[in-house]
Amino acid sequence: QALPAGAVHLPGWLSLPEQARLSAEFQMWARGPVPLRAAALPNGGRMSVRTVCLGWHWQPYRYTRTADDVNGQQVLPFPDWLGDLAKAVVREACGATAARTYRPDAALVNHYDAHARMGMHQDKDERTDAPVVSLSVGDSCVFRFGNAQGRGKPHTDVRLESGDAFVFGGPSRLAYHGVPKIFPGTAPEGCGLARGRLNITVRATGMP
Ligand code: MD5
Ligand code: FE
Repeated sequence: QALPAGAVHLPGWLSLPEQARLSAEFQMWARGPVPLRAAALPNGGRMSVRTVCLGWHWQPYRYTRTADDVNGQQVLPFPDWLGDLAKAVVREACGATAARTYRPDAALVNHYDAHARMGMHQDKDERTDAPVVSLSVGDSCVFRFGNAQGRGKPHTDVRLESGDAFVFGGPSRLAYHGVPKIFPGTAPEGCGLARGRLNITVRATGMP
């Protein structure tokens, strides 16, 4: 099924050792200084996904220097090696010219347990039009790609598996999207994640 313009799926982009490295780093990132947490929503609820941020703290729905909605600490720096990995994805998906000007400064690292979901939403807290790079490790999921007008149809369902990279650029950048289902027990042997699904989204926030 056709994806929206600017969306590129790179199945199997990460080797198993690269997936295992991301899983191991995640175990360290999750401890803090700002620990993995289910973000509190403005309506009083909580997300079912748990998130740890690198470079800039994200809270629904803005970036801040310190985690004032958690413990007031500064998040870990955005690692250069993760920026280089994302740049290689942009080079493959969008070409060398786009990759040269790509300067990511933050990652949102999401962990889904078997029952976690991400409702249909737009990512519009970044002040740049740089693409977003998504890396998946662990259990497979259904990723739902909608349109830029609203949460309803038409949408396209894509299965994302451990090791897949996805780039959201151009017109697809403002499309509604979500994760309606996780498939427990589908992680490949050797990906390093004991349970659930890990998704790392690398972003250029445009923050000063
Ligand atoms: C995930 N994460 O698999 C999903 C998919 C999120 C989020 O949606 O906001 O953390 S990565 C899909 C994505 C991310 C950023 C922008 C766009 C899609 N997009 O512009 O379509 O955990
Ligand atoms: Fe999103």
